[in-house]
Amino acid sequence: TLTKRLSDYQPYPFELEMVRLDFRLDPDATQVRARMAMRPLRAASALELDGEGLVLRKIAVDGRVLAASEYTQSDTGLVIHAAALPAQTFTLETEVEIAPAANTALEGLYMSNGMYCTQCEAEGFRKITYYPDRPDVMARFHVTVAGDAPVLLSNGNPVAQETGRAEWVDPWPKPAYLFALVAGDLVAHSGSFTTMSGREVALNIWVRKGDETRCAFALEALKRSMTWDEQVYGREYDLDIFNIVAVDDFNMGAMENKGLNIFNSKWVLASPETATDSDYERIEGIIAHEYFHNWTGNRITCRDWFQLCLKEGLTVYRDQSFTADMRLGPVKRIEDVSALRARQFREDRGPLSHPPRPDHYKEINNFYTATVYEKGAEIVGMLRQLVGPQGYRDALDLYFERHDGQACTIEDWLKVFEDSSGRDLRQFKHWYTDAGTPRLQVSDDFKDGTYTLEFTQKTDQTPGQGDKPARHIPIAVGLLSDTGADLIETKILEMTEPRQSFVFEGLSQRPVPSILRGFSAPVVLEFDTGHPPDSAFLLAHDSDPFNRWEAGRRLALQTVVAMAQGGAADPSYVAAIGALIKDGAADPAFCALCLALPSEDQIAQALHEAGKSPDPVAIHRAREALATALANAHEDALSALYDAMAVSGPYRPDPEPAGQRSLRLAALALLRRIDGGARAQALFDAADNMTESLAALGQVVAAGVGEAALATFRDRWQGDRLVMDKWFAIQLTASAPDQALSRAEKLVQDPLFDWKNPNRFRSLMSGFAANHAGFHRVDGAGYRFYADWLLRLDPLNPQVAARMSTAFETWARYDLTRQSLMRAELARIAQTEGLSRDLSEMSARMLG
Ligand code: BAL
Ligand code: ZN
Repeated sequence: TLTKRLSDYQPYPFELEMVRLDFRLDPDATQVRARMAMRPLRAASALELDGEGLVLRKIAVDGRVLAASEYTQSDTGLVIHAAALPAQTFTLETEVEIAPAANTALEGLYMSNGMYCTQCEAEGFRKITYYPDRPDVMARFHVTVAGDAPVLLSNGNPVAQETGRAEWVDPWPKPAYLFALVAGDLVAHSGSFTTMSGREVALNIWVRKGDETRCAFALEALKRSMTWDEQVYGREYDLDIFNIVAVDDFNMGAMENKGLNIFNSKWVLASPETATDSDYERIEGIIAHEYFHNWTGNRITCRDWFQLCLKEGLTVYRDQSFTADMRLGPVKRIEDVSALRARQFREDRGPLSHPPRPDHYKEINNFYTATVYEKGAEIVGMLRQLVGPQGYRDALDLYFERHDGQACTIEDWLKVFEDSSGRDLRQFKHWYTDAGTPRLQVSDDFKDGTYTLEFTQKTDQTPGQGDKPARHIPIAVGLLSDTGADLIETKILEMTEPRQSFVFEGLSQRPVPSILRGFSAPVVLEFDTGHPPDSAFLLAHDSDPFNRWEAGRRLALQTVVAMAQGGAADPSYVAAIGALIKDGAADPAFCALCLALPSEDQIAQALHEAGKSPDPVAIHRAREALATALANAHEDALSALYDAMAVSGPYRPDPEPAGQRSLRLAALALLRRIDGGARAQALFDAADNMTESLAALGQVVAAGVGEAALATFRDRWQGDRLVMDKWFAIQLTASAPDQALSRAEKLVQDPLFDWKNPNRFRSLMSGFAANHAGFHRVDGAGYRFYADWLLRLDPLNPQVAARMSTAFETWARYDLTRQSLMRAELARIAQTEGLSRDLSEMSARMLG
């Protein structure tokens, strides 16, 4: 397959002024008629259109049907020879036929539970009609939809609605990937929003009948997002109507199509009985994310797909800031950094490591990654630290003013910051172009009132990138006295050299450093062994909540890593957790995060980074033993906390009660190690909300006494797809490692295992892969089972199969036996005949 390269970029030689699309919907034979006003920008250019799986019925230029000799068709598109084209603006007309009911890849126009819907990003539009399917070709769309569904939706504003026919005009030029169409028997949960300039916007969340009672939270989250973007970024919505549709079969989380966001129903529908606290938080964040794309993605889009992080990194940064404002800021930061380490650091340490702006790919769907999204967001956060809050707002104002209506690059984005702040960001740009997580080593020295911090940075080689230049790293530092008081205000040190010292003068005592406050840069911080920080002291005293949590995490990792190699639990860690539990009630959500032990995958990563080969069984035992030691040491305090954190009154998903529940459930998880699951069983029997019900279910399964609860849960929820997804996942993540595979093998026989539904497939398979020691069974049976299912899914839905193949990205961490077993599965995948481009690229990259 062809590799696409950033360096090969060429502008499209035509301007597409306007496109009219007419759909005549039919599950097996939908007719799509397209009329495009094309203006040649360069003389005598052939006209290239993308198109896949289309049956061409007609092609005409200015009303003249083309002869077969005037164009060339292939599997990937159609080229109209230059000689067939007028020199001035002309109208190109095509008619094609497609079969949405046969579309299992869920890209382009497809059907889900009898409703029509689309997914066009990144390159799905070419499965709908012949078109220049590239983000730098922007056009105004006028769409007519004819079909027998009661609700017919597309982008923009409705201009005509009658039975069986609707017409939509989108006044804002957009690339094809933002096109959307939905048709079905839907009902709306509606509201309205008045924008800052006083315009009234109709808001609708469209769902299948029966689901309209579960939309209220999402609608309110949408209004909060609209207000926040006005207040914080000065951005107002720009159409008369904003529609969201919930779809059960969806490859991604959600999609920001102009004026018609399409969501995986998992990230819209919420009720206390069916959604957890973390679902509520995610729903709010994803609603915000897709809404924020209206300006960062839609009004200003990407020139090409190499620039994906231009819109995704920025929009993730915006949704993270929004959630931090709506909820508990420091808690949100800790959650985001935990997710970054679990997904992006893991990716960066393996064969799939790539720059936030890649410079080549075979299949762009494979680059919707934690690096593009979450590391992309970290880069925006670093820019904001370098120029300050006002400098950031000035830069964003200039970005919107200068680039509205354009398709842009990372260079355009950085130039805006350079022009508005006067700073030189050439070195900073390496964050976008270079792969790998820098390791930052720090040592310190104190003499005659002067304290010196010396940093060394190094970024390891990554696939295709050897030695890397030094990065421009903002390092937020605080200095604490021996009583824990801040000696200075947090200072941002700007590191630009491979090795660099920073001096603090006039100190009367050797300070305790608090380095990388707020996780000011996505790096791995390593301490020189001479003077490691006093983590227990920082856990008790640091005024920076992130670094307080980080100190606890460092202690937990150190002790569990030692235990996985035969050591015992560190008494100072156990004591520090005791102190934390005692005043845990003061800040429940934060305390809950401190009580959560690092995941087995994170422990494996830490061992690997320390040059050891991780033993999954030993890791599982060590983590259980540490949790048991904490529970034994603090049983009374944990038990009291468990009782004290019970929330009374009706369920509310707000941060305060959610924080209490999270602490209560963290205590429950520790106590489960010594009470045999008794408290969890009682909670499962009594819970009136999904947060507690699901957590309790996980704990009884982990305690080995969950069969009855699993059966009860299944009976109660078998008619609810979203809740049953949770049922499939939790019993695999929670079960004992030696039972995970047999459970998974049984679950794939369950009549409710509808494996063609991406949510269901992901629940079961990701649940299994998240059972670290179960997946990494030394006999390789876990790997084989997983690879078998990827190969089964690939012909139907390559995008999801490829995305899920990343379960194998960590092969190089493990012992030679596991390495060769994992590589053998990857090789078996790679050699499969007819493998998709998606999975073929992924398996080849992982094999290296
Ligand atoms: N653009 C794909 C889904 C999202 O990032 O919003
Ligand atoms: Zn996005």
